[in-house]
Amino acid sequence: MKSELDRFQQQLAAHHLAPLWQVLRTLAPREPPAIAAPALWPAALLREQVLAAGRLISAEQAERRVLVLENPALSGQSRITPSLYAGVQLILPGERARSHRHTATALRLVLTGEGAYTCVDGERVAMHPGDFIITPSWSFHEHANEGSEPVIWLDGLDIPVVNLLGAAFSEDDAVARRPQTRASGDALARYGSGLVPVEYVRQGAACPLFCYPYERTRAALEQLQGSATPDDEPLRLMFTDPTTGASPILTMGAFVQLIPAGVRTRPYRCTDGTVFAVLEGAAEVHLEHTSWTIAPHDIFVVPGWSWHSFAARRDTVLFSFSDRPLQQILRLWREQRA
Ligand code: GTQ
Repeated sequence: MKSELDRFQQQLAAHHLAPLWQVLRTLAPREPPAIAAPALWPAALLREQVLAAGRLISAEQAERRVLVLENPALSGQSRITPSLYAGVQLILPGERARSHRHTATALRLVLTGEGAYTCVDGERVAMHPGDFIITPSWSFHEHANEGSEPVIWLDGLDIPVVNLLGAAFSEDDAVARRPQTRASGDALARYGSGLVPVEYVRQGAACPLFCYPYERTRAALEQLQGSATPDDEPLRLMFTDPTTGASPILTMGAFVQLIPAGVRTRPYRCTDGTVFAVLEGAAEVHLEHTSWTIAPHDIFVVPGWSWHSFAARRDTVLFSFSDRPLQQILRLWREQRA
């Protein structure tokens, strides 16, 4: 026997109305539900699959030859977390990925290979393993490999955020190759040493520094390891815009951490689901329902608000990125340490 309330609720849908009382706890959960799943892509698998793509489709045909890292709980959505896109890009010797731009911001973390460069708004930067490189929103960029070996990197983009907001635009450049308007290394020379030219005035919205060479990142981690106190655990650093001290990207934060051999980090969780790339070492990752052994160039994702800890067998260096700065601007970000 249907109650009057049941009958009332059923007819609401015809008017494109719905009773909040049936969905309130879903809309405003007591704490963040698990939307994404933890997942690990071993380095050997990624390399094998992306090189197979390299035999079947050219960078020119593909525009960007990328295998998208799809969260197993979000398949078909090109998302590694609810708010982030990640992919593994391959560029073979002699190839070029033509100049284009989009409103989504990209970050790159070079995994393997030497000899490629990316050109961002007329400035070329050589790509070396471990380098962290930014392609700001709406800046023309192209990639090319002038070396003799395949070059593979991790792409991270804020595509799901930009698309959610209905602000996705893109265009091809009129030319496949943008003329170099600034000398290679210009941004690093001006902004890369904790110094800024006295006459500096911000032009546009983007961070003026867009390449963070691994050589310098590694040196910073080593110095930190030398001067760290037990309170410093974990030895995690955030890439910053030298002109503001804040994240160089508003939507995405990028981090690098060193976990010394023998150290087991305290279980930790934060509301930003995080994508990790292993740069060096050997470690175990302990999650709520699973554990992994990780090695260089493995990529893995830890969903938001899920407990995780690391146990390093050797000195381990992890790069990571997440939507933390966006959550912090919105005053939503939370973390917890066991
Ligand atoms: O390199 O420009 O993984 O436009 C996805 C979209 C890479 C790129 C991606 C892109 C790019």
